[in-house]
Amino acid sequence: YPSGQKQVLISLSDKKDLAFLGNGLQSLGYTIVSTGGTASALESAGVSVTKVEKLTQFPEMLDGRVKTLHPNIHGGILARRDQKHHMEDLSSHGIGTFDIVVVNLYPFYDKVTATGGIKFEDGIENIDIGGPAMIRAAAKNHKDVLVVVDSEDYPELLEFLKTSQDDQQFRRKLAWKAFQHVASYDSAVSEWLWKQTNGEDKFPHSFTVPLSLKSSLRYGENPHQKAAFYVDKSISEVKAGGIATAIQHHGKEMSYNNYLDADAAWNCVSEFQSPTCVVVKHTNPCGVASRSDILEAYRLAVKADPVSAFGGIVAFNTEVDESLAREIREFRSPTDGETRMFYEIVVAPKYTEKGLETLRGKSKTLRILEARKNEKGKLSLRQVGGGWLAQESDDLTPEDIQFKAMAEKVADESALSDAKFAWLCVKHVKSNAIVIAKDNCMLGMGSGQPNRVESLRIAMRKAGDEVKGAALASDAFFPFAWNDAVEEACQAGIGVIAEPGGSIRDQDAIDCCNKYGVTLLFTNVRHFRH
Ligand code: 93A
Repeated sequence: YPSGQKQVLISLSDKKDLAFLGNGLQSLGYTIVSTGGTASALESAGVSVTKVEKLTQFPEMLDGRVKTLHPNIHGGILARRDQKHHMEDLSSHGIGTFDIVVVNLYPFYDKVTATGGIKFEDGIENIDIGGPAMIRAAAKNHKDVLVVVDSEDYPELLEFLKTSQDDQQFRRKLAWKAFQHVASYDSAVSEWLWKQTNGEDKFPHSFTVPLSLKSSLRYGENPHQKAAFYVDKSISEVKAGGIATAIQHHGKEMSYNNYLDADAAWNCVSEFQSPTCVVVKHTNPCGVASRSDILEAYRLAVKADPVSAFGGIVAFNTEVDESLAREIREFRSPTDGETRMFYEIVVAPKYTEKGLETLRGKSKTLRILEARKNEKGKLSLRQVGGGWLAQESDDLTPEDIQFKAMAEKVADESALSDAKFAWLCVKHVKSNAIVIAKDNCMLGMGSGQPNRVESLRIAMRKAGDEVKGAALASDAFFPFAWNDAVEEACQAGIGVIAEPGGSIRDQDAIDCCNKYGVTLLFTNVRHFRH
């Protein structure tokens, strides 16, 4: 073994940017040692490689289960350079040191969550053993071994190698990332194994949420609270949608509250099939409208509650083109007909180039986000003192629900459609939630009140005269009807009420609706949002 030789070990499943890395390292004078597939890929990129077998004097064994698990590899990674006897051990066995280890693991998560799933035996074969061993060894010995698990770090690695100055901070950062990579990998394996033994849908799940720091935030809900944003690494990049992966095209840095509000707006608007605009303020939708003309939908969504919409988040489920962007930029507050509306964020699945350009002109600060749909069926987590609550996400839509007529007046087609629209809106409003809607447009909402009557009154006040003949959705049943919410709604002229039913006083609600000739629909489903 030629002492003083700079050596790197590369073993990669994801071979992205491998040629760039290999060529860079070669030109810096590194000897590159690699496993089978990685070696072939490097050779075809014109990089010379030493095969691992040459160092181990062993062929890859057991269908590749044992390739790098050998003292000639692990000795070269783990030896302490500052311990004379370690170095003597190496030289007496003819083992050379590794200065850099570049490894990423079998794509376990992608394999087991691929559509159609994977056979149990194939899942097992995709559990990487040698890879994590090398990563952990190198990360432990990071003082002398650089460990790289992410192709995004290749350029910085090459830059680092070019400078003669050592930087233990950089080495520690890489080691931290390496242990994160292995930890999230092991969580994915354990979660999969749990599901194999307990069934996919059984609760409780055994789960770990491998989080990776995305950015520190200026502050939390308030300026005196420190805060940061973490992304869920258990979802593969391809599948991951939602606000965490949204692209920001323009505007001020996203704040803690911005993330919460943008998430609420995006989740709500993503549920609608036809072109829809949702305006959110403090995580509650305060304006929602669906129209074949998205410009019209936008105007109506703002008009539902222009006071609240000011400084809110505007979300679309359609592309934002130039004319829509201009409308967003120029639209004047319906309250005074003069002041231009101000928004914190616009979020949409797509923008035309002109659309983006026009929106950028609205203000320097307006945050413009391009988001992809959330993956369904995700676990939803909430923190309480000393623990976490886990539940399945609420994925039910009006299409999954029966709207059962309970009173004498049956719903005609438009009443049913209004009730369904209001129902989809109310699902996204904080409890106690009431939504009043008509013709695919929210007219008023009441949220977060500790009693349902108060939410109803707020929603009715916002709807004004338009309440007549409109649909009302309540996220949970009405505990009382007479001299209470149901009767007040009937007296105000509401046309149809949709609620889960299930109160011991359901009959009161039915009698009350019959007295006033109002349609009553029971959904049998509740949409609490605490
Ligand atoms: O089957 S393993 O658990 N046994 C090993 O000894 C081993 N050494 C490297 N998997 C092992 N690897 C993994 O092979 C690496 O983590 C990497 O993901 C992959 C690269 O293989 P190839 O270079 O043949 O494409």
